[in-house]
Amino acid sequence: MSSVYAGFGAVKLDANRQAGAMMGFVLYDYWRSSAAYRVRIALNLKELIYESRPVHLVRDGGEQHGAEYQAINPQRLVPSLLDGERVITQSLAIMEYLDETHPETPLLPADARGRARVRALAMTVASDAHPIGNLRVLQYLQSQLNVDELQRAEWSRYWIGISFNALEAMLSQNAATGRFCHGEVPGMADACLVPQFYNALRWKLSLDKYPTVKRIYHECMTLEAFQRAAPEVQPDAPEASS
Ligand SMILES: N[C@@H](CCC(=O)N[C@@H](CS)C(=O)NCC(=O)O)C(=O)O
Repeated sequence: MSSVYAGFGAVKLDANRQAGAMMGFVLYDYWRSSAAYRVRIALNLKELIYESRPVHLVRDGGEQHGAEYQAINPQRLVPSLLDGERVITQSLAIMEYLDETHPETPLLPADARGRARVRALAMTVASDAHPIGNLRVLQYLQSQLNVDELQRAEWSRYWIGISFNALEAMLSQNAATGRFCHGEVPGMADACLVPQFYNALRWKLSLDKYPTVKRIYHECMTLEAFQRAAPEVQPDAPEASS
């Protein structure tokens, strides 16, 4: 059920990264979870080795609701990161934790103003947009409010569109935007943007209105760290999706 990501090929791990690997990161993961996708990107950007432990969010009513996983994360959401004995939940908190404990290849800028901007971009996705389209929300719409499949897809597109309207303005109207969301290196905001873009593609949102968001997504996807984090190449992804 689990697999170890050690596929760095010719990349030689330095002492800091070897320490991270030896401390034993375990990521409770699901191939299609965009919150877990953010953390996979962050781990890959920092070249930290981790063991992926998939939690199937749909099968048998969802493994996240089982007692075993609830003991790890009472919120019954993925991701959760185990760092040795410690459990860390919430993708943004996990990324900040990784940044503080493994500062090489920072996910946040060095200056306070830059950090505030990157966090604002990340939270536009992670705090405001993503929760509305989460699995449990869509399941509630279906089972309790009888919202049909087409309407649920419309719901998802609508709320992703709202967040992309904001992201497009925040990115296109700010000189700090570069090749990536903030400057010339990818970071936490990119780790949130890319999975949300994947969701937009999944729900067939028209992306013409978001040229900057689209450009940054494609920039990110030229990088191995993002490619290796993509849902369709995860060990628990169904065959048909790869
Ligand atoms: N704010 C949380 C969100 C986590 C979250 O919503 N995860 C989703 C997958 S993307 C999940 O586990 N959903 C399970 C469910 O809805 O039952 C984070 O950033 O980690």
